[in-house]
Amino acid sequence: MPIKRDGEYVTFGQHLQEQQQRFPSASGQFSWLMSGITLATKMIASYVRRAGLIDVWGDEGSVNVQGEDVKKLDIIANEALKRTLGYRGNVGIIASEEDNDPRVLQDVDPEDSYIIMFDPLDGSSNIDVNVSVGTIFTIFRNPPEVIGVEKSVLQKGVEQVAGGYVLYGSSTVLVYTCGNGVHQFTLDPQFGAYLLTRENIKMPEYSRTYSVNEAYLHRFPESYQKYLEWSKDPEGGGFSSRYVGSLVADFHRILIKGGIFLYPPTEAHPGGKLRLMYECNPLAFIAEQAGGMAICGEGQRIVEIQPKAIHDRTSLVIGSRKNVEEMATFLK
Ligand code: AHM
Ligand code: MG
Repeated sequence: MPIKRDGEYVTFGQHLQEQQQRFPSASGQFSWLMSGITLATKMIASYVRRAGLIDVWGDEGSVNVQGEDVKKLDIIANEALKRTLGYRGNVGIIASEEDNDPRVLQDVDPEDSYIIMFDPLDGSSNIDVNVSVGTIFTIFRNPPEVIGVEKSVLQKGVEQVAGGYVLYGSSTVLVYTCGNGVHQFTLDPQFGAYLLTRENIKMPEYSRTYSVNEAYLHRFPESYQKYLEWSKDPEGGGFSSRYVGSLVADFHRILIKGGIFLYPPTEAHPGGKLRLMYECNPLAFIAEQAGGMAICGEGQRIVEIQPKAIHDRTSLVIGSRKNVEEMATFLK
């Protein structure tokens, strides 16, 4: 049920305003930017909900910069986000997992503008089979001094101003953090508004559940194989397994119920498959804010990795604090 304050539901916009009152210097620009995300994700949700009724199933016919087949809904989601955010007037640079290069928007005050990066439709190969998909986003400040687009966007995750995602699941939920806790809103289709449904989410410290594409087991480094063998051994961890194949859905379950998600290096993706900037950084920000952890295969905090290129990939171990600490002992 939605959380009420003084007998009233709390919308996402109201919540942002409350947060802003804690920072008297805040100009309101950030809330205006976030309203671009809520608008775009409501549009995407409406397409996702009608998949099968309107022509949005299947491939669009092209291959993106990641070498993946582009789905029709990937394009719709990407365009919805670029259009709504492009008109916000305070977004200096937009970078999308689907596009080769970041887009610089002109006529934006560099003193008070943001960089936004997103994976418009994560897990889109699941769309044709009615399995949950999501949108992931991260926001940075746009450095006011002119240092070039490349340098401006290649910031470490610790510099994130906000990170979040929208999961188009049994209901549509938006989860975000600005570094002041993790909060969840559920889209009420009747009101057309995101209403606060979970505040200050804390991840359970430990859970015997892992989430990994185990079909690749024999292509994982030995440390991961040993960890997984121990995890499933009834005499060892005695874990159970859950894997959706949509990162947002797998992560959301861990945020609420605890456990660990792994995407190790494989032969196909020796540096890991998931994208540092669009996928791993925002989820790592949320995980840490909720009391969890996120590291790469080398044991480094995800948010401390210095990106070298906008489409960098990384291995990912994310989830409940004690699960990640336990897994890290296998990496050593
Ligand atoms: P996408 O952004 O192109 O959809 O790819 C990312 C997805 C993640 O959602 C998911 O965790 C992973 O790829 C699944 O990969 P695999 O099919 O190798 O298990
Ligand atoms: Mg993705």
